[in-house]
Amino acid sequence: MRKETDILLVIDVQNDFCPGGGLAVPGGDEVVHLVNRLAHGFAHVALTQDWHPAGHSSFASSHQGKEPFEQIAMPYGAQTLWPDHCIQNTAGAAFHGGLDIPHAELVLRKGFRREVDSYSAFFENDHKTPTGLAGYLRERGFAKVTCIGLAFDFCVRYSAEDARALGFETEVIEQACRAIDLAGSAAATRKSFSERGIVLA
Ligand code: VGL
Ligand code: ZN
Repeated sequence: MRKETDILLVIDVQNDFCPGGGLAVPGGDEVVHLVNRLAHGFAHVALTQDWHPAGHSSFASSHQGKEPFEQIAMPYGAQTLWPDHCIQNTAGAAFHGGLDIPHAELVLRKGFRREVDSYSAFFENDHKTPTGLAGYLRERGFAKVTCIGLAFDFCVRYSAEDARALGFETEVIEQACRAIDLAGSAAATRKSFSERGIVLA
């Protein structure tokens, strides 16, 4: 069992990120068993849930003439456009049915503001608006955050980078992640982790 000051952050293991979903990550469903197994080795687990209103600004369908995976300039910087996914209260936004982590202590929803996307579990994509997770983890006395889930090169990446920047010891277990891999983003993620002192297990 991991220490009392360790928490596992299970990122976005939701139907829309699995094969057949709105923004399917290749092999996304393959992580579920390992995620469950790892979770049972942690006394403390938090889950994140991508949770967008219909018509969210990160959806290509919200921008005339734009296709998924194109980039646009938003007031807060470049934003990749996505197929519609994880719309609040839909089956696609639900956790994968095989996820079995009854002892998870927190479900943190993100991406619920129409005008800004949120990859990181800690900050919106403006890198300023907090989700409240840092305060929660500090108030609970956690020192180390282990990140797993979907997608390795987006929500897992930015959550781990922010955890590290906020001063938490940070680890990512890559076998329990799958990547979208747009334009080399998986390799860029590994490089970024090694530059920032994020342990890739
Ligand atoms: C994610 C793109 C858009 C993720 C969420 O969970 O990695 N990626 N929304
Ligand atoms: Zn999203």
